Amino acid sequence: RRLRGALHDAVRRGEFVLFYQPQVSLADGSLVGAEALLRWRHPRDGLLAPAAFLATLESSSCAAEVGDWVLDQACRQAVRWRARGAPGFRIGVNLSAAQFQRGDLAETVARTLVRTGLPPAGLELEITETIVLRHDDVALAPLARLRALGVGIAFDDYGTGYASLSLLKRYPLTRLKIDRSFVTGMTSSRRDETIVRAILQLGHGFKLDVIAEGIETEREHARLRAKGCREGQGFLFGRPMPAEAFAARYGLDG
Ligand code: G
Ligand code: G
Ligand code: NA
Ligand code: MN
Repeated sequence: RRLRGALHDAVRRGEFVLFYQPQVSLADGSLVGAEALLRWRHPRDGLLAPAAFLATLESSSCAAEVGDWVLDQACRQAVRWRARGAPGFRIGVNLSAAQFQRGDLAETVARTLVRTGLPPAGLELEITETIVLRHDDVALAPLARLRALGVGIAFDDYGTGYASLSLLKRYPLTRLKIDRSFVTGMTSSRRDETIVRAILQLGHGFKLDVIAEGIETEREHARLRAKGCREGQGFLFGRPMPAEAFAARYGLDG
């Protein structure tokens, strides 16, 4: 199809770019890290978010190649920002199914860390239930190896899946990311608030860090902090933005 061909051209022409969304401490608003989010600077249609192309990319032969590029770029950027004023800065990178299927995920990540000089603790890989369930046979071993190296493993969109609890038991996780639907609902719905509280308890019980996604209001921020949630991400703190804007905002220009 046409989109698929255009994606291959985009890789060759270097049209992909990473945006960065801040992750902050809910206690004092200080920066703890960022999630790297893929964008496509389309020559005709302008800046495209993953919704416009990720599904097609995932089913194309360049998916793993783009995944490698994302990982490399994100790690380089984290090294730069750690050297320029944010020493504990952590970068979150979304993994795709193709990266598991290729069978060399642990080696690729380990090599990228060595090449870029990012300490393992500065990297957090984000996995979703959809990916690990569909590739359960090949997902667990590389994640366990990476976890043993000290790389963080975050469970994205936590609470929205069918197997959220059993995966907690089997996967070597370090963090839960509370899905933004629960955060959005928690100030008006007792049910959402109860789910948020339960995820926090679950996280603490398993000695996992927890971050809330999609925080848009001070009210959500205050409620989460009161419940013992230590970190957050969302439009209240910052939208995904280009590296230059991120650096300017947090004084990381060197
Ligand atoms: O960027 P945006 O905020 O629109 O994110 C939309 C979705 O795209 C999210 O589910 C996110 O996990 C996914 N996504 C963003 N960047 C990447 C990436 O680099 N790789 C993969 N596999 N998914 C990504
Ligand atoms: O990986 P994940 O599916 O969680 O991707 C994050 C997505 O959520 C991106 O599309 C990002 O732009 C979006 N996002 C991040 N913060 C907020 C927020 O506060 N509100 C809303 N509506 N979307 C957000
Ligand atoms: Na994510
Ligand atoms: Mn998410």
